[in-house]
Amino acid sequence: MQETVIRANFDPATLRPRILHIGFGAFARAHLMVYLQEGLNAAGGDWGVVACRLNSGAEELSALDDAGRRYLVAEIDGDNVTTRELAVVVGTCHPDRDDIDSLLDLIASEPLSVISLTITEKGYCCRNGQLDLDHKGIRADLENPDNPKTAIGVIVAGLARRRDAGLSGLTVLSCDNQPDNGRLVRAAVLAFAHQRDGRLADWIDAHVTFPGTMVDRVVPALDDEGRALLKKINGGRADDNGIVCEPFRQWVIEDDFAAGRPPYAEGGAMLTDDVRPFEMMKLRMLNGAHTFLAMLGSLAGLETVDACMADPVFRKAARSLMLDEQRPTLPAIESVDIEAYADELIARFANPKLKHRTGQIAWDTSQKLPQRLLHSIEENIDADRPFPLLALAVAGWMRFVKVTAEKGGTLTDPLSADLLAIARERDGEALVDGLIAIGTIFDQDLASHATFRANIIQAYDSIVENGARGAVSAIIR
Ligand code: CS2
Repeated sequence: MQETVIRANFDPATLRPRILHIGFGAFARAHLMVYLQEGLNAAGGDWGVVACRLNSGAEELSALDDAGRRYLVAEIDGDNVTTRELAVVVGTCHPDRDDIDSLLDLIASEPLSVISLTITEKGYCCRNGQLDLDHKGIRADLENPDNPKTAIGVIVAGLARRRDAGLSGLTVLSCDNQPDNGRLVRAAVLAFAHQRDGRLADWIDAHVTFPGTMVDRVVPALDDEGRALLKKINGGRADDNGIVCEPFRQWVIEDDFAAGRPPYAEGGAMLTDDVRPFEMMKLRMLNGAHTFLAMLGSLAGLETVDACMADPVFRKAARSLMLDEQRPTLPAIESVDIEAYADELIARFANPKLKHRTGQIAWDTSQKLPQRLLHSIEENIDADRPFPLLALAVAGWMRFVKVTAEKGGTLTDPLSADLLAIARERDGEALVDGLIAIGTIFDQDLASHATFRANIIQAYDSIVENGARGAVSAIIR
């Protein structure tokens, strides 16, 4: 195993706080920051990052400060490890630790040009593509706009200060797995601003851009094995800020920057006018298959994605889900051979060193179903195409909720309490009906479609009867 560490070739002291990254977790460390570091290596510049978190994680940011804001990213595949020491972070910020004004003042500071986001699906506080004005966090932020807790509230409060300071606009760059993520965050920010002050919304509309993006890299939560690897690479010293991930990375960004563009393209990102075909392909093929494996794999006792790929039934099913049920719903992209893309995904999933846990991918599934599975089901129904594996994935989620309720457990999901309450009382057809009635997850036109309902009930019954693996196997036979 080769263990060299590639260091930055720029002087970190020359970087300025020009990017605020909200949601500085494992994914951001291993994806956006690597692109920036590679871009600075290639093209230079003064683009430094202030790493911010809004909820948990203040201690992690302090630990990063203590380590001089350097950390390792180890890309692992078979026996090959490529490690970079990242040096792009110039500061950290957490409202609980530093008070909210330092964060809002940062947004209203002259050098700041980009606010990038990895706040997960639920961080947008949206419902059916619009800001959810009934959301607890949004209601609280609207009542108390100078002390916001949600990312949307923080962005609007910061932009209000920026406008009042007479500064120019900036770019808000959403990097979460949502369809049309740029348009979504724009809608949420403008709707929130409107509630506060129509003129503020107009200023944001005129001065702030919201490019869409497609992001891709598998970055499992750091486990003991990963910690041991990082320690070894780091000459025997632990690197608690470091991360282990796969070698693959991809970033497609709509080229619409309001105040200069960080050297992301120089770092390997692709700039485009229309990111949506890429976004749809990745969300449905990769993330859709992930959610399928997370649900059915967990139920079958398979704890990691590579363990699923080692089982011929699950491997074949994942490929069939991608090519037979998702591909027909996707617009063609000239530069992409979709079959080769599917094969590459299967090979990435099979990486035996990653230990990407099905239980981790299962987090927040209620927030992931529409864009990963339900939109394609809808399109397949409209086109009269069968969708047995997509149905099984949705039914697998229902079974996963039921089994968790039976065990007296909880789900890592913002809707956990509601879902478990339904699952404690019901099973079979009644459970399916109870869950598809939840309007924040299921479009009610789809929920009331007889074909949809019948397919989900049939898939659920098959899981109960045959077990998860048996149900999958019955389809791909
Ligand atoms: C995964 C993603 O946890 C999940 O829901 O599907 O985090 C996935 O690993 C990334 O999107 C890969 O780019």
